[in-house]
Amino acid sequence: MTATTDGSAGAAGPATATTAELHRTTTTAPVETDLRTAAETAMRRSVEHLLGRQDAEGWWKGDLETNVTMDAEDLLLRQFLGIRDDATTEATALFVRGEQRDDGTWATFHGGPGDLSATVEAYVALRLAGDAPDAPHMARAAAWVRENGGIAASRVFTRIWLALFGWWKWEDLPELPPEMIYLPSWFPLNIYSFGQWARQTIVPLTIVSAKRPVRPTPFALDELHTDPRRPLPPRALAPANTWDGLFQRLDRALHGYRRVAPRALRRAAMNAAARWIVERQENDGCWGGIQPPAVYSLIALHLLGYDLGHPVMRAGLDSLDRFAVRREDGARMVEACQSPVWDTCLATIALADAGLPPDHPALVRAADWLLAEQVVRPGDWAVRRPGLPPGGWAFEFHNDTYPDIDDTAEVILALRRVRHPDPARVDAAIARGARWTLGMQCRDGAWGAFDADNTSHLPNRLPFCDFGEVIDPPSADVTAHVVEMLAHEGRAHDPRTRRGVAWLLAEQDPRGSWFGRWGVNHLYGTGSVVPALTAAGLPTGHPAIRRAVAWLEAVQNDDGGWGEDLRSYRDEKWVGRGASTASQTAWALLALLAAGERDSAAAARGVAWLAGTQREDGSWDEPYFTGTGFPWDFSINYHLYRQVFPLTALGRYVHGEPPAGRGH
Ligand code: R04
Repeated sequence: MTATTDGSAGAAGPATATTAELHRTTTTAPVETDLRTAAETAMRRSVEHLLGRQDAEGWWKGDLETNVTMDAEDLLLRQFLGIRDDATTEATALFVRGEQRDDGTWATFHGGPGDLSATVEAYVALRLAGDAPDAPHMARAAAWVRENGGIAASRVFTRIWLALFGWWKWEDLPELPPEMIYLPSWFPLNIYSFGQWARQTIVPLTIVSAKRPVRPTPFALDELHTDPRRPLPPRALAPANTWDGLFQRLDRALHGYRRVAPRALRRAAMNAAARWIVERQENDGCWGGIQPPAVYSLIALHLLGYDLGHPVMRAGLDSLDRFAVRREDGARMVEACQSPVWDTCLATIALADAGLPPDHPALVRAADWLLAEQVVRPGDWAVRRPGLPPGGWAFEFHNDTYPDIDDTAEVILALRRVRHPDPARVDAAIARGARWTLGMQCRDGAWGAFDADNTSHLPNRLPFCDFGEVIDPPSADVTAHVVEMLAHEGRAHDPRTRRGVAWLLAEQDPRGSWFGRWGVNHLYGTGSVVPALTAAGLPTGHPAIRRAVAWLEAVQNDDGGWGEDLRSYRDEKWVGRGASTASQTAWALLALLAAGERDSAAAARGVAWLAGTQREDGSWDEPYFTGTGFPWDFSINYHLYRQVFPLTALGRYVHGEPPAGRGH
């Protein structure tokens, strides 16, 4: 390893005076010196570890761990297409069995409660793999499913998968007609009213649910129904003057329409939907870089006559193979998505914060790779922002249709930390990225993740949409990253930045924190917003900053770390509370350091926690999921979060805040 971390390079040294606060918990000045030494040691080891994990092409990518529905659906897709093989089945089953808990259930995050839909899907996958229903682990799972309402109580996606094999009646699923593809983008509930992930999932599913295919399977699933003779308990109709009642009636009307829909119109709509899908297949064969749309697109196209040898199908199936991660024991885990751009910009920032020289070869390689990843053509975002020149970055290797604002902001922040041999090229790329980001500002002054003004709540009302988020409104975490980027680009006083700042201030929770849309949860929001506000020029004494600091101090764990359980998305009492984790401790520290609290007792205890829990090899353990796909419904364990965020926090503790912007 040739890391040349210069621990003392060009940074503000540590404050030498110990505060009264620190004296209360520690005792003498040497303890502070010890802490600084410990922080530097931990930082250096972490740098070595991270440098050792960079790909030769310049990127980083940690495993993106989600839950067993990905694996189960991968097997069900193969079963549906008639390409399920024994080796894949057994390796998947090995993984799925290993994730089951003692009560027979599967959760959607580490330590979480049993999840009905995940348990149903995992159970079905294991039955496909040949596990007998009377095997103890299977019987336990089935009993739990029955006790919790059976298949009828599972989410729509789960019941669609079951309908494909005759285990659920298509008639008993919400309708979504393919004719929807014809609704213009100004019409309520057109496909662009949905967030990009829901849009890409729904368009193929309109084809699938219009075709209502059923592939027979060698076994029944009676054991997953509360009463196999009456699988669908009658549901009360809500009053017609409520949203629920209105949309229930709309769904009934659509079931009626299905029977009278003109055949030619339906055929044309399905073909239009198929064209829409094929146009969005990426160069690597995937759709949007995420597994669910890819899986449903393959099924839909197959139903319209694309055989398995068709180039579109071949490329799509090959791309799914690349989502599989092999574990040491041979188990096969499917990633929902891959995070190279996100991991690479965060790693670049972390290494720069740790004092790696800006022209270090690892950073230049990362910048070169990032520069080549910039998206230079319009995507779905152009529906709401026609005429805006492209220039964003996506999260994944291949996702040119859906660059996102979060990645774009962080990539720009990362590129600014590198001394690249061709600075004019970097400047031009950043200028395009910043212009695109500014153009994507929502009308309320804040930013969503993938689209501008994707804020209509109507999609949430559809009976079809009973899982996860289906719209992409602005969030505090994305808006904060943009504000931080704009401030570093010397645009802190731009009226558009000021509107973002005002939105963030108005969005602060009464407890002093900010909600975390894409990370768990208020620790992520607060760890994103405070550094953005101070970068934008808010004094550290501003009441909003003081309230955030007080909140962080109040929720710090006795062990000195911070943690926030995923239950915080459901239950207020978990907000800011949970077992300490490396990434969440780092987020709290980033906020405290930006707030000028470097010499506080809270920061010292947090840094001590990070240094004290680091492993020999410079990494941290983090079984807890601290990433958010959809609050509560879909959680992510980004395996590199435990590495990049602690390194950034330690680096800023040792060297101070990153250099202020370019001052246009
Ligand atoms: C961390 C911030 C960057 N950016 C969010 C990107 C997250 C990448 O990971 C995922 C994105 C996903 N989208 N949609 C899904 C998804 C999963 C990811 C998805 C999941 C389940 C179903 C349908 C879609 F892991 Br069902 C965008 C802001």
